[in-house]
Amino acid sequence: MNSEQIVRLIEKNDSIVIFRHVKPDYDAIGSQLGMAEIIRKNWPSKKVFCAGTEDLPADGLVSPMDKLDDKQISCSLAVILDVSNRARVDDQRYAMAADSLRIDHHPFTEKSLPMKQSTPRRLRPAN
Ligand SMILES: [Mn+2]
Repeated sequence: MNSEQIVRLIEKNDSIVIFRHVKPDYDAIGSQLGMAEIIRKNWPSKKVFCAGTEDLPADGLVSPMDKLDDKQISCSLAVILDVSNRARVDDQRYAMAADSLRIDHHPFTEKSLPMKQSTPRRLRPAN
């Protein structure tokens, strides 16, 4: 998936929920909040939410994530960041989303992952 395909998916969906991995570190949180801001600035009419539990770093620098009901997720694009396998997505309801894409810098670990995938080419495993 290239950047134009990512933009097309964002443009196609009025609601976007951004997910990241459990026990988030700052590359997960930074990419999540940064992506939310990029979408809000470029598509101000879209609803943008950040999903995840309250298991945030104890330094208090990060505000709580958005509260989301199943209905909202099911009519949204799930943007999944910094996660290489399904089990580590913080909030498994990502699977309910109408559409999904994943942007990650980790090696791709699950071929059956039902997400469109965007991994920098240099990190893709050789087939
Ligand atoms: Mn991370």
